[in-house]
Amino acid sequence: MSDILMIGPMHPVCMEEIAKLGTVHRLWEAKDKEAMLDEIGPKIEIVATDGHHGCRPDLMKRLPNLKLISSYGVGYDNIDVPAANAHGARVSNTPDVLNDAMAEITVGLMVALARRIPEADAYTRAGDWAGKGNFPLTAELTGATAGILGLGRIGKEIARRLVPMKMQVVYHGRREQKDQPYRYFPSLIEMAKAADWLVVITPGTSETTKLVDAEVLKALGPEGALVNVARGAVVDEAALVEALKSGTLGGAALDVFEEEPRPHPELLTMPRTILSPHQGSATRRTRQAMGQLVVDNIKAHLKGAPLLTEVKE
Ligand code: 8YV
Repeated sequence: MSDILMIGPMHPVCMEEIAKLGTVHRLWEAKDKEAMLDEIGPKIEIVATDGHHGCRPDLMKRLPNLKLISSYGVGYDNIDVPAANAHGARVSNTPDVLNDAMAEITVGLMVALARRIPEADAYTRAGDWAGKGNFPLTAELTGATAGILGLGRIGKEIARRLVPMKMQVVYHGRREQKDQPYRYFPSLIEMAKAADWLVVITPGTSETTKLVDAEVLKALGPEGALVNVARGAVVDEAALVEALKSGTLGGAALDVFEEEPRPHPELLTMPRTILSPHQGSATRRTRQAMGQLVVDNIKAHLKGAPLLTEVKE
């Protein structure tokens, strides 16, 4: 039986399935994590983790016989893949199975922000409809331009949903994708100037850290809105707070934050924002599929077969 280190709790079905594949050690339950790692570290062959906990080089050092890091999430910003490979371990993630859920929440956040759905709900419940009259007029997505930052697998699913909503879709990324029907902007600032919405769905890497800064937000403008469903680190959150406060930016819908689970305190009380607790992929259907992929990658490793979804850098 292989020894598997689970860093944090996972989907229940996934935990049950993994338990059938080896001896599972639950790091998050250990009273003394260091003592646990001293004891079991040398025999660990597999780490099961998620995008939040990752597997950092200091943990890898405690696991000299590590061969696989199977992660529950598409983003692997908390796993140093070159360090893992140099250590002799392969890394797998869960791409594609979450594209639909991610695209769906993106559209939902955009409609909620434009039509002010949470505020309208509070207005109705508070009896303000009868007391104060009709809710103020809102904006709509129809006819607006969405600039997608990162036209990858999820970005394309978002674009596919925004076009039938009668939006113009444009994109920015490291390179133009000639097979895509959307206009490419080589410059993020120029795209932000042209767009009403900036939809951030680019991976969190050292190159994308604070890519959306004060200048980009200013280019988006007082009628513009930011949507971030990627990683909090891609947006300069302090600059975002300033832009919203000063009105240089119209609004923001955020599923991810610089510090999770504690968003910038000023965001919590700000109007023209929709805040969501990093739940883009958190539907029963998608999380089940992600869990299955974690399990299937472990099974492939144990059989000596190629991983289903290996991260290659
Ligand atoms: C998860 C994610 O929330 O896939 C990702 O990259 O951000 C999410 O699906 C994450 O893996 C933590 O469970």
